[in-house]
Amino acid sequence: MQEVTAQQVNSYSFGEGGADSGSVGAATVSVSEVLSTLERDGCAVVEGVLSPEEVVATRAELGRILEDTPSGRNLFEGARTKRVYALFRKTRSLDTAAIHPLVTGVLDDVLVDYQLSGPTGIEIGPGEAAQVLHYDDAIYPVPRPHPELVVNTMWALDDFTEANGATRFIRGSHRWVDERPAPDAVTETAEMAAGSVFFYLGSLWHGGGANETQKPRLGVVLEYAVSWVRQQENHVLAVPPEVVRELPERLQELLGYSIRPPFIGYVDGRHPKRLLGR
Ligand SMILES: O=C(O)CCC(=O)C(=O)O
Repeated sequence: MQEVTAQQVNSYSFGEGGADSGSVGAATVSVSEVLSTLERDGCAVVEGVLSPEEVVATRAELGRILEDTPSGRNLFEGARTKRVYALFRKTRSLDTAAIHPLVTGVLDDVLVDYQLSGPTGIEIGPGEAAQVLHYDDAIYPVPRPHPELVVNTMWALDDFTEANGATRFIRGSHRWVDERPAPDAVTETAEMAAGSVFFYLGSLWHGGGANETQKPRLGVVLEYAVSWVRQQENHVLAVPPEVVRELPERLQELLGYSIRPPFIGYVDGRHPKRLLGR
């Protein structure tokens, strides 16, 4: 991973270096810059989080997995989109990303106590239509407005462009209560270079874009949720204990081997880490 201090943060008039952009170009990124952009816009891009070498290695690894991955089963998953679930069983290439200090710094503030929820590789294929706009914490029956339940990070492994299906979103929609996007809603696009990360709140309306190019668009969503809701994917079943045993301790915790105080998540009355021999 590159140094956190060597990054840029964008928000969405940023490309032009607009006055409201917070920090554009070669500005140094801090957790608090990302937090204030997230609070204002519901999302933020940080460029250069992965080095070019890490992008190449992770793409190659996911490429191998995608060879055996079927296309989506419904409109939401996308008939021309492949999704890699059970990510932390299938690859070690995202272990460091999942516990990157910039990410955990943001999560510590927004979610406080959290876990990985639905980490997924997403390859939007040529000809895919735009995904329906949605917000990720809609899966939890908690009326809006509410404290943030979910934070998503989309890691670009290709350059994300409007043409190839970069995530589209409605800036500021994290503040909506009953409002819904009109069928012709104007969206903005998280265009970013490979190696960048798009942070977005679980309350932000967004969706995958249409891919009008001849090449797939590969990204990985590392999604986190507060630790008192059920994880979207059941990692304790998806990632075998013998795999989890070899992972960094923080990642083990994020996969579910942790206790939300005072005692949510115990196994037979004891801390789940004991199952890993800790
Ligand atoms: O692939 C993307 O850009 C976003 C996908 C998404 O929002 C989802 O599948 O929930």
